[in-house]
Amino acid sequence: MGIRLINALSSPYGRKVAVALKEKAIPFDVTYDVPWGKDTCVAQYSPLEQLPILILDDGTTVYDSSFILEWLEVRYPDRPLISSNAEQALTTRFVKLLGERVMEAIHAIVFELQRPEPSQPFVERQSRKVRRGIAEIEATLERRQPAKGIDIDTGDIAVGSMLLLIPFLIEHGFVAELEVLNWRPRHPKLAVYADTLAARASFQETKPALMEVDLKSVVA
Ligand SMILES: N[C@@H](CCC(=O)N[C@@H](CS)C(=O)NCC(=O)O)C(=O)O
Repeated sequence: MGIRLINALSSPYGRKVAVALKEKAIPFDVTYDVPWGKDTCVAQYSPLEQLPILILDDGTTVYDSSFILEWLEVRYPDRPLISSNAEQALTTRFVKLLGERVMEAIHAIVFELQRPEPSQPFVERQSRKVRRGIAEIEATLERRQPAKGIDIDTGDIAVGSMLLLIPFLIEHGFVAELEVLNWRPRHPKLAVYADTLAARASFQETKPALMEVDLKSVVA
């Protein structure tokens, strides 16, 4: 049977894992789940009750997208997504961390805006993280040295999954058109970088799609 990925159609965290599996040419099956729905299976496989989750042939589970990406590098070292050069690997992990933390700040905004009376100071605080985090990503990418034999790394995958989710969230009304999310005019070079990632088969094949979930009831 091989690897099974528990994913959600719109999950940027799950997308990271699916992109990494595709970039490494590792075959996998996907089961889509709605982690907040009453029929979710996530609690059965992860104490954190979150997806993405990998389920292996022997029933072992691997979860949290950040850890899964590290796990894949150890178990499937072919087609590396992290350089064997320690300095370059540190930069990759730093970019990955920024992509992940900014994604979390965006999600915090999405959920806060579902509340009957969203806290403006909270939204502003998260918005600062998004604004400064994206600027830091661009600055870090500018100074990074190309790694031999690696044309996409786990940092790119985390950042791409985050940046490329933003238009989906706006289009489907999950966030108002907040100024902070209109990052392209502020970072034209990052926009070119995001478009290059978006054009890769791994990203094309994992575009976010709507799933039935009532986020208002999640925060109620
Ligand atoms: N840090 C986790 C975050 C995953 C996450 O937030 N997943 C969402 C779906 S996009 C989820 O399962 N949420 C349910 C919950 O947190 O209870 C990761 O990177 O895997």
